Amino acid sequence: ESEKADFNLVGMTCAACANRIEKTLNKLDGVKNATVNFALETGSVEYNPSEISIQEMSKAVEKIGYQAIPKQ
Ligand code: 9UX
Repeated sequence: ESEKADFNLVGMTCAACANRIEKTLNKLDGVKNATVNFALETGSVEYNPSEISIQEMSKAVEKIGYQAIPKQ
């Protein structure tokens, strides 16, 4: 099972920020692949919904100092 979640990311001020968020998301159990676009201020996550929720992903991003707002 695999779903895709898209986020608007608030608070990135340099390209390394994008890498930090990407690494943080990719380390989470249930995340298969996360990519962050610094210029567009967006992130896209392929994940297993039986292992992780969108809210848990947002929380993990908030913990390192950014805001991840799920797109609808
Ligand atoms: Mo450089 Mo981006 O310290 O926070 S990683 S501005």
